[in-house]
Amino acid sequence: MTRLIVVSNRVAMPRDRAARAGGLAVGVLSALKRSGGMWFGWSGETSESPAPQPKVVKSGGITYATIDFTADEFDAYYNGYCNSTLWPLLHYRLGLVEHSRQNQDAYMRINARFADHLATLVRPGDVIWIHDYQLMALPGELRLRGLRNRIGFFLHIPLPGPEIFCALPAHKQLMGSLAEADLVGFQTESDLRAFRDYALYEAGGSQRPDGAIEMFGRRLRAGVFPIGIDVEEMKALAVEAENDEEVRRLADSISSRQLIIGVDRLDYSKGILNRIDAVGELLTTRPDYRNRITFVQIAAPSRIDVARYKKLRREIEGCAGRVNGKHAEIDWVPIRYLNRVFPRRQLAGFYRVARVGLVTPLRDGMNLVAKEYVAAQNPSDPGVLVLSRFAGAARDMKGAIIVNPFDQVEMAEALDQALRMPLPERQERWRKLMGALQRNDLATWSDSFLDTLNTSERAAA
Ligand code: GDG
Repeated sequence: MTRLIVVSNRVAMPRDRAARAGGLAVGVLSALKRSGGMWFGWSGETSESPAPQPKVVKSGGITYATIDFTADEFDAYYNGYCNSTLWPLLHYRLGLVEHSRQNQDAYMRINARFADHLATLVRPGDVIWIHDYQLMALPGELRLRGLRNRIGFFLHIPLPGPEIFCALPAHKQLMGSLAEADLVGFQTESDLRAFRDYALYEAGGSQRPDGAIEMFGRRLRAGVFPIGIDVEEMKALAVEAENDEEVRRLADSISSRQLIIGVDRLDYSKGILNRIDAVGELLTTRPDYRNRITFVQIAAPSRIDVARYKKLRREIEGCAGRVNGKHAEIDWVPIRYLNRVFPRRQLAGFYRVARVGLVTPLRDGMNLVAKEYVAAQNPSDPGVLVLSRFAGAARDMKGAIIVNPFDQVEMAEALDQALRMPLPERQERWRKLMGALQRNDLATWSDSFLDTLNTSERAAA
């Protein structure tokens, strides 16, 4: 059996996994476990003199190989290029993009360093699966070092069309690097279309009748592989969590009110401000909901050294404070805002207690919270998912109430519809949603990506 090497910016080591929030860690573990492979990436540590060799640890049948960065490198590559340039750009937020040549150089250097280390670990026949926007320059760097292994690249976040992507000064370098992969995977058709449009209209490439894309003198496959979740795990966690102390505290404190829940990394792509405003709109236009609903927003701290994220945190505090100040009563507040990380099991329990899951990103590659919320419901009394049309998840979650997160009035109406929805309709929608989750779960995602990679034709154009 061929060995799988997963490469991602951050390696979630077994010991700190429970405490970390993030979609990727949840996504790749099962694939690695099944193939007894290696996970390579950054350790999560900075040091003034990083070791010249990766640190290698084996645990539970998986080999973890990690490297450190210096604090300055981390700042320029991760806080700078990854999260102040690429993240806003790929989420269609040109106005938030900050760009500097120094940060771009740091990104290219770190990607080259990943390639240097990987080249010493890779054996012929290994299959390499690279994850996400932090490592877009890596396929090209690996080929420069003579590696001929199969390389797959999966982008977890959206890809905008060339009209936006080409604002990035290094667009050609990054797309040229992706073209060196054998398979490039995306969350949705829209992301794939953006990639194809780049190949056809920007790079002067072409698409072959079998769907393969040719650009920059290379031929590669590109496809849609929407990520799913481990449905059974989430179901089991949610049932178990019914006895959890914190979950009980939440349920008791809600008493006969209806709970609306939002769970996100604290990130401007998630639409948390719009969501809080929508709750305010609901209470303004339908005051009979006063004292009858509670909105719990969990916002896990994320990228706390990036200026825009600090600003967002203050904005959310201001916004939640305003809505509470306006609508609270002496014995009730509409919004409970929690700026911290909860254990996964408790989250599962919170989802189950909530009548409405409010997932309203302004743009999101997929959004696993939407899927987790559905999987955690009690089949005999399920809650309702209100979901942004701009989450990749909206494509195959037709049982949700789909909203435009830029339209407060529509969101308030959707909340009203969800809160009033009769049990038979809730059950019917939930069954539809669960069916879709089960048909396309986490194992389906990694299996179909890896099967396609393993059978892709390997030839330069
Ligand atoms: C990227 C893409 C894509 C959140 N708060 C806590 C916590 N979480 C967990 C959730 C969920 C994960 O973090 C977040 O995943 P999302 O998919 O919602 O979003 P991103 O982190 O932005 O992930 C996204 C994903 O990659 C996978 O491809 O879906 O579009 O942006 O699992 O449950 N986990 C814990 N405590 C928290 O407080 N334990």
